[in-house]
Amino acid sequence: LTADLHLLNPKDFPQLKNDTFLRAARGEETEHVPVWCMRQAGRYLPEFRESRAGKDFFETCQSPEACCELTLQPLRRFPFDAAIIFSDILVVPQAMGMDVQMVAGKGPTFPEPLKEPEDLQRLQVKVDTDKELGYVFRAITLTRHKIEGKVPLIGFSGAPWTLMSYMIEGGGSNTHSKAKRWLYQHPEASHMLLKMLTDVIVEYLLGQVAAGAQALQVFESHAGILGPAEFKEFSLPYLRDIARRVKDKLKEAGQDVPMIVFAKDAHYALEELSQSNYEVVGLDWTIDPLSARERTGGKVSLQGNMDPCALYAPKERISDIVKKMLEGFGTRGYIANLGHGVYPDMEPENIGAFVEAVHQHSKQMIKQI
Ligand code: 1CP
Repeated sequence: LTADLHLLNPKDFPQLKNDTFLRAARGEETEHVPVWCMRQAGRYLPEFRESRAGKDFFETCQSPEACCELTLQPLRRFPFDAAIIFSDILVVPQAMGMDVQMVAGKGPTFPEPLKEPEDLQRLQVKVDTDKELGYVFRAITLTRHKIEGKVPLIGFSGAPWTLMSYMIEGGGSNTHSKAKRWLYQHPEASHMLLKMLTDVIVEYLLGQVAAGAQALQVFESHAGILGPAEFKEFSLPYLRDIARRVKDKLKEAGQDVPMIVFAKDAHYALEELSQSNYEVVGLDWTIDPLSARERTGGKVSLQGNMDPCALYAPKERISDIVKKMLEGFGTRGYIANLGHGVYPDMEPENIGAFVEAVHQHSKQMIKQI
């Protein structure tokens, strides 16, 4: 790569050939409904498993070349309308000074999670994102060059509450009761931590756009563990603050990228989410398309929401499920996706059938309008 330093320069990117995803995000007309999958770069692909074999997960995240290759792999197989940069949401707690390891068979693990409010003193308050997360920015820039304008590249971050819950739980959890204990016992320290995370996330997302990200998704994967009241207090204000601050800063620079909020299992907050400065609201599979449209009042584009497990069905059935989903959402202001990520044991062929069904059915529906 040293011979190709211009590939790390976020300028003179190849021209975008397929802007369907960006137009749908803004509610504009398209010839077909765009589609991508959360975790489209993942262990369900044999080439992904081969690239990742024997390598440490976060070392892979720190290699721009590896991230670029893993991001491009699914695009070689399927005509997705967007790519998402290969990385992980837990690089943000790492940048704030926490140790995070990916333990095989267990998932992400923090050897020293936050236990009490005093532990916040261990965290870096002012994070130099160029220094600590520059490897993500370089991965984005390299990928923008190597993707050759095929489709837009999405950058992302975890949302404050989801990151807070990992930092306190020390890894995945069913109840998230250690993190939720903070909300009830230490509300002030909780807000302090959420605010610290918000500040880093804003800088991190802006850095991704400067590096070449053409859209941003914020993952509030642990929204469902909160109820409506706790969501309103500990998640929503920070989600809104992130989008407002990122957009204000981009505007100053004469830039603008669509932003997607994916608050998993937060259907109770759909009205609020549709009024949160995001162009797109991502949906999990527990809400039906029609009521999602009604509750978001046509103000935002929607993304989702096929049950990932529908990918276990035979291809004809996948096609029928996709058709119903498209009829529910309509073809305007809609980005097809799963309601969560692809699982490692899924058939690559069925992901292909999903993408094809979205394109075929939506083209026909749009022709008939
Ligand atoms: O070795 C491996 O490949 C491990 C599997 C894996 C992968 C492929 C992990 C571990 N992270 C990733 C990549 C990843 N993570 C992407 C890449 C781009 C793509 O989607 O193709 C993205 C967007 C993420 C984001 C992420 N990481 C989220 C938010 C999305 C979601 O799933 O809700 C979350 C919660 C994580 C944490 C995480 N990272 C990995 C695992 C197994 C987990 C979940 C752990 C748990 O809570 O139990």
